[in-house]
Amino acid sequence: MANAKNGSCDGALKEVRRSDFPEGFVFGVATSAYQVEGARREGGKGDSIWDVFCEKKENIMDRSNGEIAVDQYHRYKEDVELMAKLGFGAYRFSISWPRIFPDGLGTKISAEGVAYYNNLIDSLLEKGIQPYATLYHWDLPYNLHNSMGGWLSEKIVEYFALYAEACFANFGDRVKHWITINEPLQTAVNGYGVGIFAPGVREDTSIEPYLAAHHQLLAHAAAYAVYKEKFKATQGGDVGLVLDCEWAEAFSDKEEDKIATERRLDFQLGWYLDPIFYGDYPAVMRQRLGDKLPKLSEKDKELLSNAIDFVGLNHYTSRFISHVQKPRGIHFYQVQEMERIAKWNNGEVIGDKAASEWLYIVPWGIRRTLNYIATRYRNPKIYVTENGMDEEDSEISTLSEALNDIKRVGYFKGYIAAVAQAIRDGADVRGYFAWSFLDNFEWAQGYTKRFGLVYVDYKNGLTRHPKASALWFSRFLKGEDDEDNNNTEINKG
Ligand code: PNW
Repeated sequence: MANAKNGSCDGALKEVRRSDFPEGFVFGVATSAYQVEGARREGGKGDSIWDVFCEKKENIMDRSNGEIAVDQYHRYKEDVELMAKLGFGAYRFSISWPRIFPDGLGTKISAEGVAYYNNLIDSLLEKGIQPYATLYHWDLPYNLHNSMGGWLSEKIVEYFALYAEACFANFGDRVKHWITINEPLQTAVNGYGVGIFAPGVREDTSIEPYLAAHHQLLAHAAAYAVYKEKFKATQGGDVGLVLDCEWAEAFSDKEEDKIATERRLDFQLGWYLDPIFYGDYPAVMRQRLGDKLPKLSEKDKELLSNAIDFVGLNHYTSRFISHVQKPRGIHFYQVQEMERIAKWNNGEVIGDKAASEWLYIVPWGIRRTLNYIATRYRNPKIYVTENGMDEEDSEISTLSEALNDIKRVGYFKGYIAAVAQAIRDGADVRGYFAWSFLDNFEWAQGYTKRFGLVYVDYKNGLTRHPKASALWFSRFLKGEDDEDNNNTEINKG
């Protein structure tokens, strides 16, 4: 029987310090274009699938959208200054594909779109902050969806490669860390299966998620190849892929639970990493999906082979896994024959809950995930590209209450200490990005959830206010003791 103690790690560090991390280890904050930029119709930007998905009000919990979001398009300078004041060394942002190629086809590039990211990148570098750019964080040009079926079409691979090339050519003299695609699993499963994310396709849910994943994988490989052939020698950067993984811990010692746990990890990470590191989809996926899982041709395999300079990991939470015969949910979940357990009979829970229904606080899970990637995939360079927790907007009544996010401080202390332990265990982790720099548009949950280190006052001109967690980070980054709580300079502005 699972037991929360099961998962606790030995030798927990008392209080994590920056000096627990190797020299050169990068600490940054992350966001994505649709969640923060706003400026839907400015700078010649075309619509993305999220612009259109949000027009159907019932798709978003509070019937909101990212038309204005937190207006980073106009406030990037202020945001970059605040990041610098807090002491962050890197910013992971995403480039909006339809801001660069309004119709996605790549025949006309938007000079204004290019100028916006040039300005953002230059502001970061002026402040000594390294840009980490994601090419695709879910905002596909709507035209590519509407005219050819988006990620369901093979043609998208070519269009993505054109777009990636334009970004490398325009920004690669300054951007040395590229992420091709953010969480292909979420797009595949929630975009083309469950339907809660754009484009909200729910047609052939036993086929299309695997196809959407397949084309994202090939698009990643195509972009990787373009970089390697045309830019790597002169620009010298690294290109990675970001995957989301909820840690899976066997619920019991029963063989079937252990196997279900392995399967759960293969259906998250193996789906994307096995083709890159081992030349094909995991055997268990082939067994269970048969012809529903697309085949990788010899040419695909060659392109995919070792096509990654680092693995980006988005990690938030963990579950115990048990084998069950007929689980609920779409095909993707049914074929996995497992149940994700956060709470069990005797009232025990895997961890304290954050606001999002899926997010339980389980710091030891990140150590295990990092060690799993290290052992399973030949100890690659890893960046934790997202990690964080949210609180419920409706539960916040005053600004001072909002800023006093002690639960988040505890979350970061626990998870960052566990990352330090994974490094001591031997995982090659090079950096860590907190999600998110600012409160922002949390996809289908709209503005009802707040993931930010910095509070955004939606009722008061979108003003920014660092929360206690931002100030904790700042002291941590400067190597100051947690106790000397005298860093109020930042809030005074
Ligand atoms: C990530 N889940 O997505 C995204 O990359 C971010 O844009 C997002 O804001 C952040 O996590 C917080 O949600 C996920 O349900 C969304 O397991 C949902 C899940 C995982 C990742």
